[in-house]
This record gives sequence, structure tokens and C-alpha cells, in this order.
Amino acid sequence: MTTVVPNADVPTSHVDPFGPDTLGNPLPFQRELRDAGPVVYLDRYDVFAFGRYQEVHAALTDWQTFQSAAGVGLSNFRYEKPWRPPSLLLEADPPHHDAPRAVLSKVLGPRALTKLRAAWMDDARALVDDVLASGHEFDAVTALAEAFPLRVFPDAVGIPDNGRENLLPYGDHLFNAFGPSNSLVAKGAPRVAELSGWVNAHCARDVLSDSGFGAQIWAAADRGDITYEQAPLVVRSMLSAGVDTTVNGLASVLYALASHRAQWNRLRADPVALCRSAFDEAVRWESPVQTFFRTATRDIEVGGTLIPDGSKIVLFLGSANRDPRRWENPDEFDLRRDPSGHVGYGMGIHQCVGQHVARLESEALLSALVARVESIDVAGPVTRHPNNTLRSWESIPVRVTPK
Ligand code: OVM
Repeated sequence: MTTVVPNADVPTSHVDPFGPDTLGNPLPFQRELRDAGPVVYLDRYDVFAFGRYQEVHAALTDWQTFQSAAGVGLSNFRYEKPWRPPSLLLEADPPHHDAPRAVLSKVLGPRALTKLRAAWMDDARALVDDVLASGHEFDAVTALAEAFPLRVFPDAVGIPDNGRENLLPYGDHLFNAFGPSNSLVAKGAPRVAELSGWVNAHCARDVLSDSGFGAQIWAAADRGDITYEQAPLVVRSMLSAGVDTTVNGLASVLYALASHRAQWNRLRADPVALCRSAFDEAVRWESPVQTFFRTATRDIEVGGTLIPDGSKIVLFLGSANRDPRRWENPDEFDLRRDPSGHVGYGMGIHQCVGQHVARLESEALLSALVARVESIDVAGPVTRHPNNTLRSWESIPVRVTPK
């Protein structure tokens, strides 16, 4: 009698997706992954990889089979102790996930943000004016993509001024830590205790201003919507996921516009509509969060491959967002396309709870730029910042012509 081994002929890749070459330019590997099949085994890490839109989307929307509670990085919480207490949102599934999600979703929802809108538009104009006053050539990463979120988001959460410079390095390490424990994780290790100490201390009720997102999370505990034990961890999610993601999303849209003159001109011709939708096309095109993992809760067959219970599966969001099986001319940044359905924010019950905040930041910044600037161009070597999860930037030198 013969036994059928459904995954005996699963395509296998020896490539390290987290090595410096692939992180530096992930596109060739992602194409190989998609073309090899719907499921590819990465023998280096003993994980299965999905690179096509269809399977990535299906896994994201099936949380019962592809759980998050065993961690959304390479490390499997069934066997390894997580480096920090798990997130109640990102690293949880129903039913535990639901109350924290419902609370945060309301605090960061479109209704709540209407109150911040006018002030953020003013803040963006003030920032752009300051930048233009000091010159017409600058680094779009530090001057705009980092400066704007750091100007508005920590205030909105309600954390004090002191120590805000810790937010980016904390996020950088957190997103590295979803990957394998390579040199990028080692680089961050010396500051983990200090940075975690600072972040955790700023989740406490008494350090938060009494009107921000943080205070509203604590007020939800007063109402009994979440427990007092849960409140600081929900605040921690905002400080963890709310800065590096938007910084890289904004850097992506600025780079895309500075390197595509025709798209910049489209934006100028129709700023009200496009200052909002440009961000989603940039999130599709660049996918600031490139990968997240899931863990199989049972044996499951995908595209003819058996994925055994307990396996880790890495979902290549950035690859799905450029899958030609789903998108026409996927490598083109094009404001005429409808980018909806992209998986840059994930999909399903875990889809980015902060996406309205991110879109508002982008809308404010791009509106201010379009109002003040005639043209924007790349003016020097663009450099990347390597990270195991984020498609991140070191520098985007730009030259602008003010109006
Ligand atoms: C969290 C968290 C951390 C990093 C990313 C994220 C993209 C969430 O602590 O909940 O979502």
C-alpha cells in the first residue's frame, strides 16, 4: 500500500526573505514565490509561504484556521515565550480579541476623527510652511514623513513630550522582532529593556492627558467594556502600531509622487478626492507592512499542499499587493486605479484598526503640500532602512518648487 503525501512535491525555496539582499529589493523574490505556486515551503525557517493575492486574502479572512494567537511573527508562542506580553489585538483571536478591538475601533473611528480633522490640517500647513522656510531641498523622510506623525499622533494619544524620540526605535525593534532573530534583531536588543520600560510606563492612566485616545481607552475600562488589566495593553497597541507604520506609509506616498510627475499633476488637478485615495495606492504599491505570519489550527490543504496543524505560514502582503493575477500593471503607481481590496492593512477581523488615522494624516499632509508646492522631485540618492517586516526608508532627498 502506498501512502499519499499531499505535500511531497510542494515547491521549496532556500532563499532567506529576511536576508539583506531580499529585504533591500524584495520584488524579484516575491515574483519567484508567486510563480512557484500558491504555497511554497521555505526550508530555511520551516514555514509555508503564500505570495499570491488569492491565498493571502483567504488566509487573512479565515482566522479560525489561520490563528494570530500563537503570534504573527516567526516565533510560535506554543513553544517559545514571547519577548513581550502579547498584544490583546494583534496576537489574539475571538473571543478575547473582540472587546479590545471594539473599544479601540470606536476610539480611532471616523466619527471620533472628525474632531481632529481641522487641527491636523492646520498642523500640516504649519509644518510644510516651516520646512519651506528653511529651504527647498530637504529629506522627505525626516522633514515630513517622520515629523508630521510625531507632531500630531502622540498628542492625540495624550502622552507627554518627554521621550517621544523613543517611539520610532521601539517600533523599529518590534517590527524586526516579528522576523527571525537575525542581525537586525540583535542590533535592537541592547535597548529593548529601556524602550519597553518607557512605552509601558506611558500606558498608565496618570501619565496620559485626560482627553486623548489613551484616556478614552481607560474610560472604556470604567464603563466595563474592557478590564483595567486590559486598558494599558490597548494603549500599548496604539504606541506600537501607530507611528512606524504611518511614517513609512507617508514616506511611500511622498516618494511615489516625487518620482511620478504625471501622478503629482493628477493630484494637483483633483486634490480633494486624490489627497485621500493617493495614500491607499501607495500602501498597495509599497506595502509598509510587508509580512505577517499565522499559525495553522488544524491540518489544512491549500492549493494541493497539506499544511499540518501548528505550522507557521508567512503571508507576503507586499507580494499579494503586486500580484498580476489580481492587479493590472501591479508595479505601476497609478492614481487612476481603484486600490481597494489591497491587503496592505490586512483584511478581515484584524484589518488595521488605525487606518482612518493613517488616511487622515496623509490627507492633511498631501493637502498642505499641494496647496504650497508647484512640483516635487527626487533630488539625490534614495536609501532604505532595513527592517524584517517594514518596507522602510532612511532618506528621500527631494527638491520642491514653491507656489
Ligand atoms: C500591537 C501591534 C504591534 C505592531 C503592529 C500592529 C500592525 C499591532 O501591539 O497591537 O499592527
